[in-house]
Amino acid sequence: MYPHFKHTVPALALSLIALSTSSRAATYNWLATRPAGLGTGEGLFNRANYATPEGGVNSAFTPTSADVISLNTGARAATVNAAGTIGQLSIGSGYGVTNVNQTNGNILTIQSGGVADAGVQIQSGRTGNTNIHARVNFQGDVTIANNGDSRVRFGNPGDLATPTGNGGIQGSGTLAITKGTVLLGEYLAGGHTYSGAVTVTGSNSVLQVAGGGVFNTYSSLTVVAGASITGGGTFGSADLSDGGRVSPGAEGGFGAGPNTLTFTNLLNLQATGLAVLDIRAAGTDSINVTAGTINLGGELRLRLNSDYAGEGVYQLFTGLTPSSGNFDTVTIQTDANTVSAITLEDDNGDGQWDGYFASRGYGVSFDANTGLLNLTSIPEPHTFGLSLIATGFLFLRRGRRQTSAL
Ligand SMILES: [Ca+2]
Ligand SMILES: [Ca+2]
Repeated sequence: MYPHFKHTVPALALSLIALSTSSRAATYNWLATRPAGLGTGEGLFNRANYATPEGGVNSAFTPTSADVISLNTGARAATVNAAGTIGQLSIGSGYGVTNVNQTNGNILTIQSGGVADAGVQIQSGRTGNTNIHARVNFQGDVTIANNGDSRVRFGNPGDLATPTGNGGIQGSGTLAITKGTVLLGEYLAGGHTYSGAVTVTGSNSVLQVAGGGVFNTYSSLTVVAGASITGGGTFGSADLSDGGRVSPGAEGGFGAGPNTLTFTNLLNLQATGLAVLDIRAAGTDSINVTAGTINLGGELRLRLNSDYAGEGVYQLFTGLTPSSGNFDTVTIQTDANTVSAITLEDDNGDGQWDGYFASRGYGVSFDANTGLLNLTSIPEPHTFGLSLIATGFLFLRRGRRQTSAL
């Protein structure tokens, strides 16, 4: 309507607008010691708890998406005792508390747009776990960057009988996990209901859903650039490429499971994706797709744990259909290192992969059509002829054992 207007706005006025916007943004630094007269008020939205108080003792305040709440000092637990919106929750190594607590179901909203960095930032050097017990509402394009050396969990777990845990994540927009381990808690009264698009990216980025936990309300879950999804819970769909991996439990020795990851919609393993399953004395990791389809592709990496000494038939995948396709590569290695990794062979492309894992003395057979792994102890086949006999023996055993071993 006034095309000339933009040319006539004085530059000074524009800079004043910019100045007023930036001067509004603030970092509120949690005080190590409770201020005199504050009583027991430890509220995240109580102004007097911060080093930059702008009002009276114990008065609630209303930060915006332009503001950072920084917990990096002291051993006073912060409690979300009122609903409110901030731009970033920053937790540093100087904060001697594990939990950000919640009262009366108050929700902490983290909204993008006003702070350049991550919406949730665990600072480098933090070694203790961080538990966000308050329910968190993500709005806009939010990033979680865990630069610490331990995981950050959302949701205070209940138990199977009484799923009354508080917290969890909700909201919409996009959610990017760019660093470290993010754990979603289990048996929550409100569940995790986040509905936006989720991306896990970066070689040390892990999204873990605890056993009994469910996270399947998002619009998409993309795992790329060496990042992984793990745990023992339930996801919706997942799309893995560019080294993105699915890894039930975790990988390696103690703490590696066995665990089952369930997908209620779709698991799409692209040609550059990776599935890592541990085979342990206590059982094997497995992947279960309950609805939709599972598309096989990329590498299936089997890790035969040093504690494994048996043999048998194991259901690694359930939910496969005739259209699920095949992996591009199937390898087996020990849990300790990759030196002895071998690649199984499927020269005729029928989804039946076979090989001999000499360093552990196992005949290995994996069927991508059924999801069954067959491990047969074959200590020392010295000659090719004996190897052929062993392979035949393996198939005989497989056919005989399938029913009883499952
Ligand atoms: Ca595992
Ligand atoms: Ca084959």
